[in-house]
Amino acid sequence: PDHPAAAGDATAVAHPNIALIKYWGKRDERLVLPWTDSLSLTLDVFPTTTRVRLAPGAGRDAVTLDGVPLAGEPRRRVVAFLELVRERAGLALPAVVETRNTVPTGAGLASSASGFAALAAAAGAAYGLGLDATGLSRLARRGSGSAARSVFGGFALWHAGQPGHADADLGSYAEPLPVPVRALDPALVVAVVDAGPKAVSSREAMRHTVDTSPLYRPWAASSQADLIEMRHALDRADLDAVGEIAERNALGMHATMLAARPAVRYLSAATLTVLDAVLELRRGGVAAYATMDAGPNVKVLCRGADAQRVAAAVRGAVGTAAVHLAGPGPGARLLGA
Ligand code: 2P0
Repeated sequence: PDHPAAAGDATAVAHPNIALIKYWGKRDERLVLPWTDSLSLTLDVFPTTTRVRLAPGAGRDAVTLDGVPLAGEPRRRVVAFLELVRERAGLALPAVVETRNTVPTGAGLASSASGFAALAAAAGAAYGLGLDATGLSRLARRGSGSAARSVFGGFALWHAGQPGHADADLGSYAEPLPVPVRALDPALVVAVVDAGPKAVSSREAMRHTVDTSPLYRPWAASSQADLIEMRHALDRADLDAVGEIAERNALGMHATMLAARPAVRYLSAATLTVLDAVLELRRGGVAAYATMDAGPNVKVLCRGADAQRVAAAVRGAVGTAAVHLAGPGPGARLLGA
């Protein structure tokens, strides 16, 4: 490439993350600034791999997902993200973007988190932005809010940033949280009760919730309190407290949607069946706690030592569901760098 710092061709891998304190609602749509801080665990399953190559001769960006050209809104989001990268790099060249997902896309399994974290890392290197991890997290945020957290492995905290701050973009990024992971021994049992794409995008659903739900503001306030308690629970490696706080925070988020006008409901009958199985496990003395995102699938937080038992209970409850075991995974990284 004619730009000294630009690699011209870069490939990155990133993993999805599951929020234990949820991100739901933006105070700025263009900059993707949330109303609340959120906290997540990056997983060691379902990686996304993205290659970005500068294409000097091409008339426009070529974007494929699993070999299929993207069209419509998904393509528009990737191209808008590349525009941002090009503007920062001072390089107008179009790109060839090839993405491989190992997770169903748009099913509430955090494919946009791994996807935009991988795209940010690959595009940042291809166009030569020279970003550190914090800068990469800010950039990934512009593609999809939750992607800011997938830049980091393990537990990550995404700062909402100060409303009213002169440069609001600067204040909103994720950082890795020091957690005694070995003592906590966290695992997530992911029950895929429906792998189909969601009917309503999370972007649309959170906008509608903020605009119409009388429960939104109370949840946002209680989520900020949950975050403080969560950090203490993580510090002392108290898995039961971590699970309890995560479960109530997620159910509260879904309550805000159920109270929106009209309601947004991602939870299905199969979701509730898994929630019953989780309650049953707890009654039997097994630490198991549920969290759900913008879809009906359930992620059950438990100890690594109990994961097989929890997975068996979930399989027994919803026989047709695919059940995956996940642990703490790595942050976004460039391949061959
Ligand atoms: C989260 N979710 O904290 C929450 C919980 C879903 C439920 O982040 O509009 O795809 O691209 O910033 O990041 C899903 O929202 O939304 C999400 P955009 P994103 O994981």
